[in-house]
Amino acid sequence: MTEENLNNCISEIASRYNIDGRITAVKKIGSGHINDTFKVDFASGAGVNSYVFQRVNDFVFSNPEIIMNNIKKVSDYISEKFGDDSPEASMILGFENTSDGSNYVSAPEGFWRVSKYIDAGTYDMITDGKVLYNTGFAFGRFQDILSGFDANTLEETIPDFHNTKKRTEVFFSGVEKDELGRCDSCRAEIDFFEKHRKDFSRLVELHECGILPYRVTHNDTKFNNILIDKVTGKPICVLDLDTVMPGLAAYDFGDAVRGGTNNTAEDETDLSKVGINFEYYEQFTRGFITASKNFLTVSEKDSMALAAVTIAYELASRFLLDYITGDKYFRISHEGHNLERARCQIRLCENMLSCYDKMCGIVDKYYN
Ligand code: GN1
Ligand code: MG
Repeated sequence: MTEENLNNCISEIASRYNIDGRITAVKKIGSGHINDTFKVDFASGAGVNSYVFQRVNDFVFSNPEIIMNNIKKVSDYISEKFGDDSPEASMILGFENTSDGSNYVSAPEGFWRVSKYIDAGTYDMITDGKVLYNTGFAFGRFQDILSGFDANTLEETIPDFHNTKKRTEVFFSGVEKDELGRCDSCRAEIDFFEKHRKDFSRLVELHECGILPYRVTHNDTKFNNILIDKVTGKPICVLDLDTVMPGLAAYDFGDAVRGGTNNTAEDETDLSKVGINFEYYEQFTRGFITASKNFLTVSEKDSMALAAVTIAYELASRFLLDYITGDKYFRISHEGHNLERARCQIRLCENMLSCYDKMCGIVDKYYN
């Protein structure tokens, strides 16, 4: 989209809201792979007010209304239980209402939502132990405050999102079709999935046989989905609630561990750098388990480290499948980016398999 088109589009969406002033700047922000996020400044006699405008990716979310309904249900529950002005209520980023009282706009320009801009940090990687602990605590606390909410009243915004068993089947059917002829360029990676084809269905099976319950989970706990106070290092609120839906408690732990306690970036090409950093892992785990152990069963606790390995495997398969099928899902910055991401997650998965017992031991230490 050209700059002029983008500005016109943002003006059109802004006209649905009662926001004072005229637009003076539009800046793309955030590092998510799915939605498009902009900081928009409005100048009026009272000064400059900034908002975040976000366009939801309707290729990924075919029915974004479901997302907004889930978010509303969850926020209403928290407000009723803890109060509108409680610290619990402020943990979730709220959306502005349009002049018609809706928390989103669905228009020819796409599906948009708007929130107040908060001047805080978002970090793809966190290296400060205290902040890692706080981040773990925030994701654990998010589940804790929702532990009394009936997860079955939420709809799945992406069905079978963390159903690794189904995702493995979808992966192999994409490989079989190989519509773009890309499989020859990633045989070694495909072999990895062949080798482990049956190994990562355990969490799904433990849920199916009633051992692991569904809870309200975030399902996308990358560290950049938490706003952090730049001065105190304390989390301000949890962002990106698009995948808040029924899930296993361990998915949130696992996804955060794979994304945030790796020594390096998610798309690192120097694979010798990839691996769990146990200093980060221990701080994050201490925070997450401290905040969630009130409601976590022993079986859930025992599934935490397995979820980290499983989500790395699952995401590796998603990145590789997206590469094989033409990079339609995850935004890429260059040709082959999804293949690089897949390689990095494969290496991380192998690394976690090699230190699995140590990972479990650290979870035990803070649960007991
Ligand atoms: C996507 O939206 P974003 O960039 O925070 C993806 C996650 C992946 C992540 C990998 C809805 O998250 O599942 O773990 O990329 N979100 C969706 O970086 O598919
Ligand atoms: Mg997301």
